[in-house]
Amino acid sequence: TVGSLFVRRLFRHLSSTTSDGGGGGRWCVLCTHTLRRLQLQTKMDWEAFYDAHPSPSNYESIITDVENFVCSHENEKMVLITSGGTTVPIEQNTVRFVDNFSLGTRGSASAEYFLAAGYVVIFLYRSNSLEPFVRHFNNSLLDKLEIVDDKSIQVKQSELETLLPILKKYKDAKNDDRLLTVPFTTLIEYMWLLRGSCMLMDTKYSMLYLAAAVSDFYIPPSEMAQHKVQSNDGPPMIALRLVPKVLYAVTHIWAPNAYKISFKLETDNSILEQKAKGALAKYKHQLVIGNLLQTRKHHVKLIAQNGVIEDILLTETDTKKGIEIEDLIVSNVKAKHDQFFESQN
Ligand code: PAZ
Repeated sequence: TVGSLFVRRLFRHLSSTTSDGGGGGRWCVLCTHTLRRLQLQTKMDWEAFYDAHPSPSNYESIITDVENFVCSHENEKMVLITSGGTTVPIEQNTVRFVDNFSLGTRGSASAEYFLAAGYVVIFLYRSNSLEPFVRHFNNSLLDKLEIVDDKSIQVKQSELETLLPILKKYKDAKNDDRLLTVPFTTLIEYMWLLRGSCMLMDTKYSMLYLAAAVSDFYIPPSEMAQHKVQSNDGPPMIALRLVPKVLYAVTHIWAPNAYKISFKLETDNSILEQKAKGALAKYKHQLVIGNLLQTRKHHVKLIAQNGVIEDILLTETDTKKGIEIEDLIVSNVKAKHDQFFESQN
């Protein structure tokens, strides 16, 4: 325990120092992370990305919270869920940014089912996107309450049946310290928090469930306008750069021992399987969950490293019964993680 705590602290230390060339980088020779990196021989494009984009100002304190949380749940099944979209600012003093469709439904619903399945959950989510438990009341909480008198309010009797079990599960998760929520907004914040969290979760107890819709394109801060882009300067010419694919680093360097699931969203059904298989061949992780934008709420495909493809379909009857597709996804991937876990003994 002390040894793994030491390695975690070292990982975290390195992740916060490598971008500025701080003295902590000298520890590299001792570190598994760095040894793995050196095996690759060349400087990879994600490293250039982290070198060029310093960590957010609150990174240290957030990642310390993650570290303390991970350490207090040693040897328990734990899942890192990423959820929601990332923003790509187009100005340094950001008025405008490029965003995407993701509301965080998949991630927030999955978090609830993982907690119910006995997992400890780190929920790395886009600020203001859906959160576990709270998602059931977004925009509708006030309608569920009534004023009793000038000094008190209460939940309407008609709402009690739905609200009580959700509130109870939420309180249990929080009181037992089984749910840590970590918000991000920009792509760069996401990239740093993903790396820091993955490094802290490099064990077979961990599952990485990467459901966030992460931008493939960004504008380096050095190439952004400092102030609000002015329309009277004419149409802006904005050159987007490719975001490096960090899944390779996740699978080979940051968390090779964890059970790793990536998600793949497409709009063209004819390329979904091929893209998922391509990712598995390239990154060598355990599972890709493929979905189409149009049907993602009732159909996903689980594509495994051994080539097996499973469809998970939510029927109309399921929907009427209040069953969510994330319930079916989580019980499926939990069984796969159990098998993986046993095979690592
Ligand atoms: O957040 P949401 O429930 O609206 O959507 C979920 C999703 C489609 C973003 C997720 O299932 C997914 O596929 N994420 C990966 C997207 C990608 O290909 O980068």
